[in-house]
Amino acid sequence: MNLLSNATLASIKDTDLTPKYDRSAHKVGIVHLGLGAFHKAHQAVYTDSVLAQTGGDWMIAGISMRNNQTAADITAQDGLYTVIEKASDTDHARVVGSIAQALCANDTPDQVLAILCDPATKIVTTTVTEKGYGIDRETGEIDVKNPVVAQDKTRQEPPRGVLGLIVAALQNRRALSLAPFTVLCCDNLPHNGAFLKSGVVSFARHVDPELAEWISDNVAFPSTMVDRITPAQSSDTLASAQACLRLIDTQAIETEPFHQWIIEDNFPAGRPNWDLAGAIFTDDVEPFEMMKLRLLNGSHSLIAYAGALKGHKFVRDVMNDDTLLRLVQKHMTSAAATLAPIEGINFTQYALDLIARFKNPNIAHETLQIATDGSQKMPQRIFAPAVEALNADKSIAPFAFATACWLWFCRGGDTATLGHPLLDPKSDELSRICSAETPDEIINGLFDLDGLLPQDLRRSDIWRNELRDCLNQLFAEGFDNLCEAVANQ
Ligand code: CS2
Repeated sequence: MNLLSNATLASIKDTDLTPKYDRSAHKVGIVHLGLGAFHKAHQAVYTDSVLAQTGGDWMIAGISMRNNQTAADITAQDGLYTVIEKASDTDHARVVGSIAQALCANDTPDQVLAILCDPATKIVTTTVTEKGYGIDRETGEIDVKNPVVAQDKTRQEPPRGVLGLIVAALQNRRALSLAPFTVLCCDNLPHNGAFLKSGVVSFARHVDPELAEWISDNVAFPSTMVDRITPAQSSDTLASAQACLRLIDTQAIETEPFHQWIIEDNFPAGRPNWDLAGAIFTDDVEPFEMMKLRLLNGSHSLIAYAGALKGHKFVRDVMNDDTLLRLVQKHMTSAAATLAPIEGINFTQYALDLIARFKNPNIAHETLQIATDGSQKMPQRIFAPAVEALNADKSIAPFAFATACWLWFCRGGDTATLGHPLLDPKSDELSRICSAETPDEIINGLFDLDGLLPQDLRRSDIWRNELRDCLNQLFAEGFDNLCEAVANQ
């Protein structure tokens, strides 16, 4: 069987499946850093739809930061890949054509820099995960402990990390009197535009303070909320794509039908009309971002830790566990109570829709996939709403419970033998803290962990007591009993 590529595209007889525009007629206008499944299921799909409707020079150069296999494999397919949307009753496939080329930043940083410096590049989008930026979350400054940032900061070799590449490209563009590109952070971080801006400006300050000031005054970093549940590719994904195309597609991905993109409309260098594909441009992304981080992602983290502790492989399995379902519902109610209202959005309905999405029987989203990098996710998903609930005298119990689930997961469960490695940049500290012999030792360890827990929670006896109660019960009776007790409260 042949590989999906420009040469074999015409062999696909069902034209509903293939891109509805001449890919060679459009130039690259977007460089995307972080060429993973989420980008391929989200921004690349929106861009593909817009290219089909209105054309424009908005093709994407996809940059894999470290994995040269990804770049090579997608290059072998001329950037083409299948997206399989899996609803609870039907599948819908389509070949996406918006990725024009792919490179690996680690292997060919000079080529990546050249594309970033091309006058045709108007937007740089990023999905490198929370930890991938090398920005200190507390201070917004560069994290010099991050090896890529530390290396790029020496400027002895071409930059390979997000901050180094963006700063070097902006420096060149400024020197050549080229307009800067807009930088659009598409990771699940609060105030993601301001967050990335602060890291880029901080890096630039180490290069040239005047450049830092110029970036601060002239480069737009809009905020955005992105949403689409996208599990890691599996052998089933590849088999479905092959059955559908009658071609091999090593780059196929599967995702849910739902997608949402709320974007702050601040693109001085121009932008695709992503609204034609359903994106919403607005002046204020924050309320949407909070809703998604706390309701969807917060529940996801709870589902991941509680589900893994109970031996559930997929999110959908957790949703079929009556006790855990009730805990998730309780969590959503408390998280919704911390949100500012959004006109036109009913949080109860949003939560119901989330439950339906999580229940999708055709989405195989592994709890262990979501469970990674808890130290990077818990602050915005669980601790921030806990602070707001605490300060408003609302219930913090669900947030303490979710935190206890995370800590127990880091410990390895009731018998400390969950049997899989803890994937987290702070895994050593977390394993050490969570293997302590008493709840108070665990809590003290957590409270002492650099920059993780907000001051308001560290200072609060209510929070400490709530967390201690959960941990006491875990030590005494184990995870299942705690779940039953909390679900029945
Ligand atoms: C998940 C997200 O892995 C995780 O931490 O919570 O990737 C989630 O699936 C997406 O944000 C959905 O839009």
